Amino acid sequence: MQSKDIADVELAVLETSELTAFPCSVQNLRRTSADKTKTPPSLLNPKKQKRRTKQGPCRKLIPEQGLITTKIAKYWHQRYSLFSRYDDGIQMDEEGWFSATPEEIAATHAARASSGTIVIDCFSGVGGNAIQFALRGCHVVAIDIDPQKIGYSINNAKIYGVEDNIDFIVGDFFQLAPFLKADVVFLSPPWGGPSYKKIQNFTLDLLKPRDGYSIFQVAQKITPNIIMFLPRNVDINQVEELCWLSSPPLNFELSWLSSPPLNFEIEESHVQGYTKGITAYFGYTVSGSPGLSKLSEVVTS
Ligand code: MGP
Ligand code: SAH
Repeated sequence: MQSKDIADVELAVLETSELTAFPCSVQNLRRTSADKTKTPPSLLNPKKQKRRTKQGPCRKLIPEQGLITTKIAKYWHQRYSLFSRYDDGIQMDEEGWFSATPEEIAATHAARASSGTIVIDCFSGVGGNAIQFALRGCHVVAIDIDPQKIGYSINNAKIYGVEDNIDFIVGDFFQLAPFLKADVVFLSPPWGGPSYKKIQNFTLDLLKPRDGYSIFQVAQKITPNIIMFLPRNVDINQVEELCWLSSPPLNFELSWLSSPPLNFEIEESHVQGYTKGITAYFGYTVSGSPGLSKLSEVVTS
């Protein structure tokens, strides 16, 4: 059977807990398929089936992923826009599925950094952005607090042949920040899950694990050249206000570049005409800036 056919079959599932382990092994998949063929008697009773569907999340069967919630199935249908090389063995967990930056957008972000510069991806997830910065020729420091995400990110970077251009770090960005130096800082923090879009005006205090102002100020201590990927319903006025925040960089040579207001630019980030998020660029990442290689020259001269 074609993978899509299988995925389109909705399964009523007995357990109510969310799935945690992705991807499932082939063995798991076989077991699941067998379960499906041998329909439990309770599922033959339509009343019970209806109640179960209400209680627990529906799941879909996907060959390389096993059973996944219908919430995630929506992102699976977009898998090639997340990673064009998905079929080569890309790995993700649930949060990875709904948070990975679509490849086309990540490449647009990466285009703002020059080859040879150092980029820190502070909330790197399964590597959507880190890989594109590395493909651009940047040296990337990819940080994530979740060791499993870093594991997936290493696997995914290998598929794109860029693992040697990325230093992978399991850690808390806020603890590591005082020790980091870079030309560009990239921020795509958690937005609180897919329910972010139920909010009409997404204010920066809703970002996780700290509010957007605090995240930005911690990043500013590293460099004023910041790229931030935010929800499409974000409060744009608040995003603009970020350029007035003052948090001098620890690197004294960069202080003259960091006095407010920072240069800034805001763009809608699209995939095939659909807005997926808002990207805010600050400092030398703003288009029309002299360019980051020039910045390095200025700082070192
Ligand atoms: P979406 O709005 O959940 O999906 O996420 P979609 O397909 O636009 O939904 P629609 O049905 O409303 O059209 C869109 C994109 O936002 C994802 O592909 C991710 O790149 C990004 N994204 C979503 N979430 C919940 C997060 C998050 O928590 N953190 C980060 N960094 N990015 C996210
Ligand atoms: N841009 C990424 C998705 C990032 S999702 C991609 O394309 O794949 C946000 C990530 O932030 C999650 O993976 C989460 O584990 C991580 N995170 C949350 N708190 C963190 C912290 N304090 N330090 C570093 N990473 C953190």
